[in-house]
Amino acid sequence: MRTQVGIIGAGPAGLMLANLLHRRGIEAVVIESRSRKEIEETVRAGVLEQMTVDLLNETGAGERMMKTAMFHQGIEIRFGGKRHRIDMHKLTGGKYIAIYPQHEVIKDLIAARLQSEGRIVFNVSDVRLSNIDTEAPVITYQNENGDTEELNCDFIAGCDGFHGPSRQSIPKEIRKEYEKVYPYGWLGILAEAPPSSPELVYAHHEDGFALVSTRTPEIQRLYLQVSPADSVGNWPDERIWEKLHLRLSADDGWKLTEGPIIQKNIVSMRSFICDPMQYGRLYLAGDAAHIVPPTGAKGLNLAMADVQRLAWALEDYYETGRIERLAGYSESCLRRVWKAERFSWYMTSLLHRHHGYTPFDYQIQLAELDHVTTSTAAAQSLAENYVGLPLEFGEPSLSVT
Ligand code: RFL
Ligand code: PHB
Repeated sequence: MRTQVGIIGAGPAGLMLANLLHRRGIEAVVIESRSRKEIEETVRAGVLEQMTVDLLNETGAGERMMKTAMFHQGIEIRFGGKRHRIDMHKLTGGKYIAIYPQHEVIKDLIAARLQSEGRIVFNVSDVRLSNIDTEAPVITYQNENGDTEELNCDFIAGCDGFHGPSRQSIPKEIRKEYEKVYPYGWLGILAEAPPSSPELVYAHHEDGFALVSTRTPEIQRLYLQVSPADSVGNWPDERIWEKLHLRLSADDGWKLTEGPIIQKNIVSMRSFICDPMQYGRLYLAGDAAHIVPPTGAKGLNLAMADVQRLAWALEDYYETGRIERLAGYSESCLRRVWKAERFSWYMTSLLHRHHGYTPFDYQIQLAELDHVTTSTAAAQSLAENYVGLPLEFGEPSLSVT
């Protein structure tokens, strides 16, 4: 089989890239190791930046989102029993975030892709990349019947997440990897209960971090800081509610709404960056190239930003033969990625309880929480990062005006 761009992975990055390329008249084939059902049911992210909302609308995949997403103009930061609202809309000149589950984004992108008669090959295995440093790279894989197939392409987009094979295809001596593993995990639950709060609540408590998010008017998404080595078996429902009540307690009578817990899982937290994000004719996008801890709600949004830039560069190549935008892909992505890494690290350090902290460190953390919730300048900085920094396509601006 032959195509212009071979895309490995049907996550948000791979599917959005396929849709963006289709709209630019560029042919692509997506290969995915899991089944359609599995990827449409995996619960992950919930917060979309306005840039991601705009992109879904631009590709014609935004209709269901516009009907059912919840659009929020602020978030709450809670500590010491007090509630503080960060008015992101006001602080950023009118920006908002949307709460719309990642698996719904996946369903919408798959539907848009299939409607445009684009190919997605599910259930592949044994994926290998070869000839990536030539003009004729090849992806070899086994299809679901066990037959070996070859995909000959002009370019490969490695959108196969943190554990996929694409990143490993960049020679070790060229790849520089930066990593930070945090001593925290998140226990995430879905509960059949109406929202406890009209906006997301990020709570710092001596006992640990807690987060109130939502999915639909009937389902809440809640998280608790736990040890990364902990297991779901140690968390019966009563213990989860007890900790959520404790960590989210507020001195104004705020109430957490409870309901049956329908799903529980624990994720560990890391920051990771691969530099460069490209080698030869291979371009990495999304979690294949970088991971952020979920506290800043940035992972899916960064994946969307990468593929927007990649589609822009590929369009220029196919229209004009110029390679400058492709050549600058990694450098221009990484500039924004590092800022999102910084923000995610900042939110993680600000909000979690770190048992290795000295009493001095802890007081500094409380002072930072106090500062960010009382200084307009500090709150504005948090807000502009949370809603998403601008995507710069031309020459980056060098000064603050
Ligand atoms: P994905 O989603 O991991 O998709 C990669 C796809 O590649 C497939 N694959 C392969 N396919 C073919 N051959 C192979 N050998 C393959 N190996 C793997 C996989 O099956 C998969 O389908 O990466 P992508 O597209 O880069 O998207 C990244 C996002 O999924 C991720 O960053 C977010 O979920 C992170 N995240 C959040 N991001 C946000 O922007 N906002 C949020 O509110 C937010 N909350 C979260 C999150 C991640 C979380 N967890 C579970 C880590 C909350 C949590 C709890
Ligand atoms: C979610 O709703 O899953 C969610 C919200 C905010 C975050 C991370 C995850 O920072």
